[in-house]
Amino acid sequence: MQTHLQCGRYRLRVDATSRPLVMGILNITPDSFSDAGKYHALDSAISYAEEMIAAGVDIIDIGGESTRPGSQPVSLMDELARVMPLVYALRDCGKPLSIDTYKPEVMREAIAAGADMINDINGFRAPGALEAVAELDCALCVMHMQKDPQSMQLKPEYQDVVADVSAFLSERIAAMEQIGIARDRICIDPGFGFGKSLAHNIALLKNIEHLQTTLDLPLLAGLSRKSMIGAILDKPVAQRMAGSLAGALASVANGARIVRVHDVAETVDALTVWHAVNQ
Ligand code: 9MG
Repeated sequence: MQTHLQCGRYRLRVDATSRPLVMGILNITPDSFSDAGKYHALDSAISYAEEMIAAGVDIIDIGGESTRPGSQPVSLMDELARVMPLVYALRDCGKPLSIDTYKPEVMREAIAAGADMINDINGFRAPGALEAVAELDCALCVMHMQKDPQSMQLKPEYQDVVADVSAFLSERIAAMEQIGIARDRICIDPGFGFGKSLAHNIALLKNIEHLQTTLDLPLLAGLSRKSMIGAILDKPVAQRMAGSLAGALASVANGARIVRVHDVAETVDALTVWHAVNQ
């Protein structure tokens, strides 16, 4: 597998010689900084990013649209209005900025303004998405999702979840290569919780090594505070941190090289210890 992910201005190590990377979640949706009120939400988001940096975050993932099951899409204008001020404010923070979006227009504007990575839960399937990123200087996270956030958890069905997700990712990687995207810009993601039952998620978690070796690209795992952690523990979102840390450790033990998390400081500590004993 490749040793590095070419991430815009940054070249990130993704092999086993370094600690798995921690991608910190920075959502700027109306509910994320609601305590701060509309005019202080940006300041609060910037302070939160600074806390993540102090805690050792490797990539900051900025999202302007909620992707939780049942969530509704936002307009292009609203998404740009939420995301772009953060890109301008954080582009010189010393860490790569990832943009969680499936809209080609947001991809173009954010990368032109200084972001380094596009994280697309839709696997770059929107018309024009692949063409947009092909000509940009940025890393790409291609994720599997069955259906869309409005309907994905209604009745997820697979013949064989590991084979189906692998086939989907393989087809997307081929489409990316076909349009001229270099492999060292790509990481893959099975999309935990995106159109999957608990059994599907566990099968994928157990088969991370298989997915990664078959597709031969670094794998990103996002389990943080998700309903699969809640279902295993029977706990609400506010009580899922320890379970999320266990999920992050399980995913890196099975081969994931990047984890997408809310609790950056705790995850960095956990992965630093894990790496020290697994080098
Ligand atoms: C935006 N988003 C929410 N969950 C995610 C996950 O598991 N992976 C990626 N790449 N993005 C996610």
